[in-house]
Amino acid sequence: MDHPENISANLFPPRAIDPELAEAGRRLFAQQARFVAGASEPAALPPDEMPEIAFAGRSNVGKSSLINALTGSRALARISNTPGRTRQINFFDLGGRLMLVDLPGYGYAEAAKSAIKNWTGLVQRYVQARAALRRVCLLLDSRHGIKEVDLPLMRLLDAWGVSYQIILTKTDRVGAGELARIVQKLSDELRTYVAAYPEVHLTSAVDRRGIPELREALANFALPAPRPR
Ligand SMILES: Nc1nc2c(ncn2[C@@H]2O[C@H](COP(=O)(O)OP(=O)(O)OP(=O)(O)O)[C@@H](O)[C@H]2O)c(=O)[nH]1
Ligand SMILES: [Mg+2]
Repeated sequence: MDHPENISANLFPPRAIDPELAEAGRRLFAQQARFVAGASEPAALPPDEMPEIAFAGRSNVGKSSLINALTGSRALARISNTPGRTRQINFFDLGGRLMLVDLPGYGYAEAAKSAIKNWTGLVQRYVQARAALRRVCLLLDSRHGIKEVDLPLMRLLDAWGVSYQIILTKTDRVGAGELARIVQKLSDELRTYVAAYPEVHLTSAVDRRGIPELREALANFALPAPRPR
């Protein structure tokens, strides 16, 4: 489907891009992101000093790749072919204005029971108690949409009233027709999840589809830029 130039087809439903917000997003993410901490237990979480956006989703869905694409860095968040690679909660500071949080993936079939218990405890504790958490970006593979393994987290976020945003990843792997069908179905399903934000972002870390739109959306949560002196 063709859209006028300022309407983004990387959002569903498609929406006009605000040039000012888009520029704010571009500037925010043009800053060098800095690794702050990796926490593998609740006691190791860094102090919550600025607004946070967490990236959650099944192992291998593309969380670390998306953080790298957003921040324009190749290796800030580690990327892996081995599912279950990111095992701790990693914090990345964007110019003291916004913290990006890479959560360990879930649903890795071969994970040990103790690792699953550890993940559940750590992530539950994080989403329930983190005052700075503004939004969870819940990543879903665009070929699959919502899977059984995503439901516990969605229910947890709904129960705790933590608002979350669906981000479809790897859209470069799906044809346009199939993608449109999946997105429509997903959008209908989302109505039953109370804390899910209705807009769906379509992204690819490979061809960078949807990255400017996501930067724009996330810039809304950032602390204001310091005034130039
Ligand atoms: N084609 C395609 N591949 C992608 C994309 N994003 C990530 N990948 C690939 O998917 C695999 C997993 O990516 P990661 O970013 O490590 O996934 P993750 O969600 O951080 O995984 P865990 O840390 O294990 O939870 C890697 O082989 C990536 O290269 C994308 O947009 N398109
Ligand atoms: Mg990862």
